[in-house]
Amino acid sequence: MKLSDRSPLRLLILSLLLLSILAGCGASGTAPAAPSGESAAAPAPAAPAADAPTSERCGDPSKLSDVLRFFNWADYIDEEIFAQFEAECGVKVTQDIYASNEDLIAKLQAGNAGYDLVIPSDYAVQILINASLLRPLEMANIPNAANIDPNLMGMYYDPENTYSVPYQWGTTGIAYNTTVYPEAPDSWAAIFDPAQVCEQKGFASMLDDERESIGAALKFLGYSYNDTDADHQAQARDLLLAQKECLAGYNSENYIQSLSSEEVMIAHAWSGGTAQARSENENVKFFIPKEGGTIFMDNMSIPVDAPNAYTAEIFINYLLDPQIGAQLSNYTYYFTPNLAAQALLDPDYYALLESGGMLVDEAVLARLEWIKRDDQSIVFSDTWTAVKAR
Ligand code: N2P
Repeated sequence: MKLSDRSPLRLLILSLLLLSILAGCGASGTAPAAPSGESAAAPAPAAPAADAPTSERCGDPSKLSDVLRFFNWADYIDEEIFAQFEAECGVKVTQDIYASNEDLIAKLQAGNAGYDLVIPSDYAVQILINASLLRPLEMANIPNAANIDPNLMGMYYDPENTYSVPYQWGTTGIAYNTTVYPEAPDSWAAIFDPAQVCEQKGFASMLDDERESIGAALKFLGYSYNDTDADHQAQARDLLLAQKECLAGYNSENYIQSLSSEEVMIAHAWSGGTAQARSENENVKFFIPKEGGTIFMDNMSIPVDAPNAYTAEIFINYLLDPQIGAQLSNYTYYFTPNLAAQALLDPDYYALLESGGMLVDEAVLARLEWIKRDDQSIVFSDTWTAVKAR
């Protein structure tokens, strides 16, 4: 497997796939309502330390805050980037972690969270926009948005990119350890059939994520990830309850470490996180079950009450720099929407994804579904409460 054979081809395939993604995504969904409270407060001016070094990547230094508060998914950035941004621009980035879009939405709904930058997925952007919880981006402060693949701009949940720009994208499926599964599994049955999952009793985990976990159960049962039918939800609940007996737990924040340390041998997992585990332990592989998995686009957005919106825009622009964008995906192993960064990815980036089963080809793409929300989607929270309570 010579990289020279593969790399241009992979880039081509990915570009084609991104086109298909757009076609699939742009066709559906409704235009979100404009938030009523658009008059977000002007960014609080806060002078950086007088002797802080600044580069042309720092915008107007006199408008930068000392601190930027970032609310992000686990293992979703190379923290070295924080140190670089601080050295370059004099802004200290602090990071808190959330486990799911629902946790992020709840935190922002409660108000006064104090975060400057958040990473909601596609459907969560739509929920946050409809709830007037995001602030319009000042695109003049984000010129590196020009590096983003135009096919990934203007997605259904934010058609004008008024409130969000793409961060990373990936898929959800199953991670497994080849020493326990010498024959690669191909179905959600590996983790939902009680006989199969209980063979790994205490060594299996599911994402702690209502839309992902109930959705996966629905998919195994032959339904859509987005099915809100009461009977189908009840079937998914019962399947999850039966499975729960044999799980090590629900885990969205430490499953990478559990996979690489072999405390978990099969896990409902995200593609890039599984690839991070594989970079530590080559027994870890990934597949999208034959019944289907999810595809997601995670995005950079600024909460409507962010204390330091200007600094957040400068940091978004920094993350969209070609070099920094490549550094980001070389660490996360998720796919970058940044065309200028793609050419700068490590030589082993695609090799690891290909050997680990994380690449998205046409056949895989055809069985991926976007998580969507509508007025009935609240039922997922009720089902999840019933699953978690027992
Ligand atoms: C980061 C997981 C982000 C994927 N570890 C969920 N959209």
